[in-house]
Amino acid sequence: MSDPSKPAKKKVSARQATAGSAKPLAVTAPTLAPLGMDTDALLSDIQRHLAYTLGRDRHTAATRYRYTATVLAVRDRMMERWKATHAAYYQADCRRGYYLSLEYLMGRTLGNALLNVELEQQTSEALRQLGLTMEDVVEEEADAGLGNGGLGRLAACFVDSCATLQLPVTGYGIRYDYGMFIQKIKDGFQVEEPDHWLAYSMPWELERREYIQRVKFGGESEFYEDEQGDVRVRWVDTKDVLAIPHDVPIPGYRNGTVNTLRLWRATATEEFDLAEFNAGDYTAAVRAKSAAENISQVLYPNDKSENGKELRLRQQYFLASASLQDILRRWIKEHGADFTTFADKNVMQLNDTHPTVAVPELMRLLMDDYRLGWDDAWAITTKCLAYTNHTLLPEALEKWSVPLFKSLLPRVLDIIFEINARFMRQVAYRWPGDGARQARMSIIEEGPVPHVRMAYLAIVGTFSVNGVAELHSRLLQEDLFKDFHALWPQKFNNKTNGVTQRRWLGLCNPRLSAAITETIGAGWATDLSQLKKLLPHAKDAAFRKRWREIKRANKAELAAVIKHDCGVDFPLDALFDVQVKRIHEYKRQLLNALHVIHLYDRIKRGDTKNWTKRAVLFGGKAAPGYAIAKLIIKFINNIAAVVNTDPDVGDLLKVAFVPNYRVSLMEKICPATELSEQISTAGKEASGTGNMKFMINGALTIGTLDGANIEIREEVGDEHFFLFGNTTEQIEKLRPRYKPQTVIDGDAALKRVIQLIKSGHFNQVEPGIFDDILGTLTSWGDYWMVCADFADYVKAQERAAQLYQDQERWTTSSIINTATSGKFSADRTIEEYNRGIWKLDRVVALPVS
Ligand code: 26Q
Repeated sequence: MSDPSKPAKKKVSARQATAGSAKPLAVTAPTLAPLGMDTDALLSDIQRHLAYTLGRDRHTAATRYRYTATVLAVRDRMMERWKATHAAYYQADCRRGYYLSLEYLMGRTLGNALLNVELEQQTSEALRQLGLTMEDVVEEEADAGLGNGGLGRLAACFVDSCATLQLPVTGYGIRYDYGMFIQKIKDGFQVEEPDHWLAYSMPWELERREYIQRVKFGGESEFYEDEQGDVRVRWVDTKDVLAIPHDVPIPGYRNGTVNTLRLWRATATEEFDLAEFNAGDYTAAVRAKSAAENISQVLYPNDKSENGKELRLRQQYFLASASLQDILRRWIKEHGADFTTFADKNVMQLNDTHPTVAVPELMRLLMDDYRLGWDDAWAITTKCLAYTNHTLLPEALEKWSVPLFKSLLPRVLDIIFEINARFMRQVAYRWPGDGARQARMSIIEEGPVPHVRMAYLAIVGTFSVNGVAELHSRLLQEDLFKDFHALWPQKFNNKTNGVTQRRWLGLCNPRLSAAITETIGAGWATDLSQLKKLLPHAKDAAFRKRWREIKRANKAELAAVIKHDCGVDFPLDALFDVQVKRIHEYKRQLLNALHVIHLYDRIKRGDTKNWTKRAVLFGGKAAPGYAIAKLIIKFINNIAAVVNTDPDVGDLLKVAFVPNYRVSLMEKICPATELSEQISTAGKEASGTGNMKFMINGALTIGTLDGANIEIREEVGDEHFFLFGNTTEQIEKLRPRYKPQTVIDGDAALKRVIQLIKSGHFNQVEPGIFDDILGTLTSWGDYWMVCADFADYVKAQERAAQLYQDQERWTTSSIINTATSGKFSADRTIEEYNRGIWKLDRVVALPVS
């Protein structure tokens, strides 16, 4: 099959395609001259876009339009590289990877794009000539908040690393009209507002209607005999939805590669419009049309699975089906409908169970649409798919009711049942007569309403199951998935998370990056382990002084933001103590809040000898339906109101809750943070990634032995980490006999804290509102063991406070934290995914110009 729009394909061996062999692939020359990368060329393009593409003149050109014109000028400069990258992949006929994720928390794109395609200086100068600063323009861009938290941001860091490592990986996701809600704080309470991030256009994306896919819903399975006399199944009487791809360029770091993030938008099919409208029922037609378009309307704002919402299942299937059809379309275009080598050439990583319906969907497409038999289809499916788990909380494991599945995806459910029937035979063979184990391991959970267990479907249908930190992966094997581990030990592996240092050091902390580059060179941008070359400089007093000055300048910038957003003054000589993340009981913002009350109580009692000033910052969104999490926000805000206005406290302690925590805010917070709060109940935080961003930027961590904290402490060394709390094993041993009230009674400081809350000190005009907080801590058993860890936490905080008084030693520890953070680069993580799971060759596209 030849496509005139593509250059003739040349077979290239994996060796040639691998960059190490240094022979870049020749790509058909672009027909147009490459665009100039100098300031003048850029400036004239920005002006051209402003005048012609956007039709503005000097009087109507608000900063917003100058931002858009700037993006268009920059995007133009990525276009040839983008096409060349895809031409190179096509010519190399390389094995390809796909990342399937319901979430991509991209944040802003402009700064990152400029950094990666090396246009920062020129753009800054061009904007100056237009009378603007880079900051003015960057601040015009809305965050692309298409994710809840860690899992979504991880996907964003991963696509950045894949492009930087020149791996042929495409990200697939959903282009939600509304991203993560905007959080306002009113009277201390969280109020959610819609995030219409597309309101002012999205100049980075390219709609590609030529690759529209059709996704089926509803209807029923029908058996029929085909022309060859074979009995086959088809899915009929469906209500279809169209998936329209919107491609976002993902530039690698200064390497000529531009990969693709393909986000699907849902629209109604045309014939569905016509049929319904012609039938005369106008309102029904409009309803049906908007039901179809609903699918990509809004991101679910829950970071733990919310069971049973039909629209969520529609979203999951929409993503899985559109993406797999797109992958098969590309395959057929390049190889014809012969699937013998499909599994050698394609691998798809499932970001948690959210896209796991891809397992039966790939089976369905191969069998129903391409006539493969069960065994061949199963061999391909289980060779192509791999699954990453992101949670240890059993209540967060996704389940879908069988009746709901049946009404929405009847044909897909048939296939799940068949997968399970065959799997149950395997279990029975391995453990004969062990009915309890069969029931335990079944993909279908029996009960009054049977449910599909998505994690089990994911384990059965993939060749690799990984956790996201060493402890998490071990606990998956020993605990949550132990039966499956016993059956298939070789499937299980660990891939410790990482973050991209381009955004999380280079872009967000220009002062520190410049100092690091001056000291050890620029190699850290693509090899974070080079930061260890900073270690000897920790002993250099002049370097330490510079390090401190940088931190202080970053603190001043953050303090201005806190003043603006919260009206609170953070003193620059205070220890900046930060906990920003989703609000969740297991993350224990309450423990931090209790410590703040303890400090306040000490001040009130005059116990301030050797005091270290502290500025405590909280931030994070609560799921709109998570009542206790929302109450914790109110609690923190009320504590802040009391502490910040008490004349006895003054500068000794300040507390703020910054509204609307998001990617672009973390870019201002992490460079200024000195103490990073990573205080989850041991065994509950799968990994954490904020912890890594703080470490890279020189914060010291106060943390439990949980998730990646363990590996952070291993890297930095015990003496540069404030460890506290029960371990996972201790927690589980303690749980059966745990009585929080006994702990409170035995700890005078905690007792006073609880008494202050009980007395209504933080809710003088709002009687009783914190009763449920007291309830969780005391009468309801304190499931998250806040009281159990309080005393040890206070001691660790005291160690931090004392170390801070010795600024030379603190700075030394800070430098050592940055210097030993190399492991936490997403580049290392992606190299491990690639070596252990994906096995892709690096493909180098010829640089344009
Ligand atoms: C599922 C079904 C229905 C509705 C919502 C959801 C849903 C959405 C988002 C469930 C979970 C999430 C997000 C989970 C998440 O962010 N987990 C975090 O992943 C990080 C990256 O691996 C880890 O570092 C964190 O420890 C983990 O909490």
